[in-house]
Amino acid sequence: MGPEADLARIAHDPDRPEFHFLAPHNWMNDPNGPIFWKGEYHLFYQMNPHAAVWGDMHWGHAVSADMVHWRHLPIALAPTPHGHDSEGCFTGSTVVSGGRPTIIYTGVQNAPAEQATIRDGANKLRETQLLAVAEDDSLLRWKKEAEPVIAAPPPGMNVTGFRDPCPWREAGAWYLGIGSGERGKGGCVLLYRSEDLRHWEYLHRLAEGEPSGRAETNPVESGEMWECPDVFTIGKKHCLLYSTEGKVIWTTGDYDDQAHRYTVMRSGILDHGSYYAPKSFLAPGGRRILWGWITESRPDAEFSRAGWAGATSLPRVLSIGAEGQLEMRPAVELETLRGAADQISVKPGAPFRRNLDSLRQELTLHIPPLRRSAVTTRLRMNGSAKWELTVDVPGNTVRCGQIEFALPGQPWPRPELRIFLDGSIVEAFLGGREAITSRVYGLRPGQCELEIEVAGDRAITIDLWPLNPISQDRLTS
Ligand code: DQQ
Repeated sequence: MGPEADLARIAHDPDRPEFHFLAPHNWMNDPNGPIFWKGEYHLFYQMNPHAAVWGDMHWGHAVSADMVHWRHLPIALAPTPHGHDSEGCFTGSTVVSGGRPTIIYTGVQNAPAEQATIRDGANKLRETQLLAVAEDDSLLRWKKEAEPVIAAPPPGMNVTGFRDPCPWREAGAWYLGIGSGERGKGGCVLLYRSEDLRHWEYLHRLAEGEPSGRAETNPVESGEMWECPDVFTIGKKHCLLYSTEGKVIWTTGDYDDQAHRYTVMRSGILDHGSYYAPKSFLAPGGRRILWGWITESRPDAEFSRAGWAGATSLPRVLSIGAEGQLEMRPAVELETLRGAADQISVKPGAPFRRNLDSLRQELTLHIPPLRRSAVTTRLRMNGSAKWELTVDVPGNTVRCGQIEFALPGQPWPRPELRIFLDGSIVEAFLGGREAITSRVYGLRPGQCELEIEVAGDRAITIDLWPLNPISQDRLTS
């Protein structure tokens, strides 16, 4: 199907979200190199311009004044035939160096087995770290440097992968984390230092996991390869995120700025659902904002047929609690999408039911501290539940389909459950601490019923808002 027919069909696909950021069509995955530059938010992302399946990675590009409404821009990075990124421009970051935004990313090219850093059963690829410098202030034109700035992993290491560079500035120098790992040892983040972003000295492992004891052909599946490290500070506190085994792990810890060693003190799962490879940036005013890739949970053939796959999570503002727990909340800018508010009270034994005439909804369920209740929120189609989330305070558990985890410890920074429904995405935030992103295909406006049930001794107050779409045609721009 040609791109125009594809776009016309996508514009009427009720599964397609209407206020999350998506590629105009085809496949998207990791958010890349977010940056606030000259008064605008730029978001780059992994995308395949030719099909709605992973492959031939390019950097898509969009710009926004508010992190909510977007304008698509031309592709920022494309593979260079016969170059170090001939097989794909993988994930990376954007920094400002010498007054110019500069992308550092991983290029992949076919290579003989002894040079390959990706040997996952399907591919033999060599990964190197590459630079591209912005040639204009709209970040439309990028000049790639021909040779890698890091051409090979540290000598003597037989890595499971070598990608997704994450740089930061510290005491007048550049530092860089690269996702990696070793078979039988576990995933790790390799630490490098540079004066100029071009000449890098390898220091040591910044952080490392444990051997998983499992041998998978693809080391990401056994936790022996950590992807997409993200290293940053919030105030004086240090944080490292990484992705492996289909999950994103958050850690907070102690960083020794003399020895450049990081010790994990607390850790957890950043999102219990369909969420991977997030990337953060510093917004004006000091907020640390995180974008993540919302993955598909339906079979490849189905999303390929739909003509689009993947979405970007809502912007999440990160903070770190007194005891080192990662906290997050949806950015306040999202409130500009709200329509007329409605407030209801749901009593035990008297479920609330509403037919949804649109699949763009926000709900906040107020769950006061230590209230002994269990609250279930459900989406039904033709009488049967398609999605269900239970916050069971007396049972100390949260359940969502097959997913179950312990209720976050009280007091919660936000005593509420916030739920965003957008087409086939449900993004939920509990207590300001836990997140669960679900994919729910086949919901239809006018036929989808919202049901909220309370067990316990007291009623619960709920705020509801219909949300406006960010574009008229589901194509985001
Ligand atoms: N996706 C990119 C890699 C990264 C992976 C390739 C994580 O750079 O490790 O599309 O989803």
